[in-house]
Amino acid sequence: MDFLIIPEPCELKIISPSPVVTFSDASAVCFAQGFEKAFDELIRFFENTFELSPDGTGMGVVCFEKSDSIQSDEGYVIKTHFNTVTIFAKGAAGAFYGVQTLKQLLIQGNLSLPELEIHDSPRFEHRGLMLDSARYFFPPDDVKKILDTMALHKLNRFHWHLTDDQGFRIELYSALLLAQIGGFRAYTNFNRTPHGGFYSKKDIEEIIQYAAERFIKVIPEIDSPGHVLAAVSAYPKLSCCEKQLDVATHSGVKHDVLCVGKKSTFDFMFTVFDEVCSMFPDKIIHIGGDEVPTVRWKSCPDCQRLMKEKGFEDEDELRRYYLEKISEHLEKKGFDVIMWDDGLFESEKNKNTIRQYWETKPSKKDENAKKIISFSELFYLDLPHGKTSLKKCFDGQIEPDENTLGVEACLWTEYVPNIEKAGKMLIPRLAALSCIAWSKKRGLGFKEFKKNPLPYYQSVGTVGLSFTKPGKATPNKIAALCSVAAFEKRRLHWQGLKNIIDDKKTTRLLEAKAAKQKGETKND
Ligand code: TNX
Repeated sequence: MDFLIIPEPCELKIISPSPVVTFSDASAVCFAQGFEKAFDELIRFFENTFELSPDGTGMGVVCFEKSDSIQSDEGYVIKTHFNTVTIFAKGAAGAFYGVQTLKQLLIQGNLSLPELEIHDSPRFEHRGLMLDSARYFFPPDDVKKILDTMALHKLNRFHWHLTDDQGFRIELYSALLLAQIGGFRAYTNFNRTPHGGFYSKKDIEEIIQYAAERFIKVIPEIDSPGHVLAAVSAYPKLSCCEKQLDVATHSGVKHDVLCVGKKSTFDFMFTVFDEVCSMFPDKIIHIGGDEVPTVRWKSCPDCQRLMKEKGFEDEDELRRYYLEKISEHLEKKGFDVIMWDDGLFESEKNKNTIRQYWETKPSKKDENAKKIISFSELFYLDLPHGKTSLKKCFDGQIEPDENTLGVEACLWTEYVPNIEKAGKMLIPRLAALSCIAWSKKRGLGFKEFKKNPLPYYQSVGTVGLSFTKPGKATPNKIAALCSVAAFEKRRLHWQGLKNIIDDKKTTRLLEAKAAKQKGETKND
């Protein structure tokens, strides 16, 4: 039989088609020192998917064997012989990925396998998925489902977007109101019911542990100096106007960003970042830096004073100044720092910052910076299937260079209110993106996948996420147009008009503050 393994392995050879090994309750999984996580994953699979608890009294054996002839720590070899499957790996992660492949083989072979040989190792070291838990709160059990889905696709970096205008979702003892106030909004894009929630220290610890058992590193993102309305609603002094504002109820880029002109903002943010760093042991952090409107800074006396002091020509330099200071602080603590590409700037101080490209394809001038590729047209799985179809994902081409750490799919959740919708956006497009992330050989195309997608759906079915059928994931022209129109329509909202009015009021407020600081009044 033909097997469909996703992401596609480097080499899969069926040596002879008749079954040589079959598993049952009487089979055995041999424990091997150093490969405990792979062992646990396989036992879980037998129990949960086939209700088997192999007791070792009969036929069918899985063995793990350490092999130093495999080059990559994440690589593995699977060989089946009479009565035995052996997974060879150099490192623990490789054995785990071997199990992920074996799970797919066993589902498709209904617990019987022919004589075969698989050699496999990944294309990129960074194979990410971003979940936006800020726009909507995903309870810890749902996050675990996402992690299981990642493991199945051999993805190894969970980028966790924890803060935004619509929610601040991480409990921090140094600033409790961030989550207690910033974690709740009055209503949402969809309806007028309140929405909220945040992750306690214990939740975060458990999720990191769950991820580590699946060889996934967790990268928290604390987005600033833009996308901070939730934080500002809890601590108004963080903004230029210092007005009491509400957590954003709707999507869209907000104008009330951090006031970079006040030293107190830096003190606050350093404390926040210090506490976040103390919670995430993988030592990688994302600092956002995307979509920072400068309108407040233009009329803020504190920001203008700082600009003058530093001799900055425009407000963009303020953003650069802020992001440089934050990255410097985090790098000193031994963290790898990632930032969105629109926060980019060329700077000696920031040569180590990893850039995540979402707007543009990396350009020549960024040749020496480490990069992660996420350009939206291909990797943004919040976009409707009419815009980014399954076919487009399978055909997706990237042009990596020696500084490309890898790729990352992003699930923004302005319009993804729960795990059901999340599943529909991710599955099956994640199949195609995992092939870009993992497969050195990009043989599997849309046509081939479409011929028989069932095995893939069966294996993701073990996690229990919802999904989109392949036909719907690659809509025809009319259906595509409708899905894009529905998506765009949701973005239009009276809130846009309200923002313009609010802007005028806030500008006036800041001007008055500036005048007061100069010792004048408007009436003079
Ligand atoms: C842009 S990409 C954003 C997000 C939105 C997303 C919607 C990036 C760094 N910022 O805030 O959720 O577009 O697709």
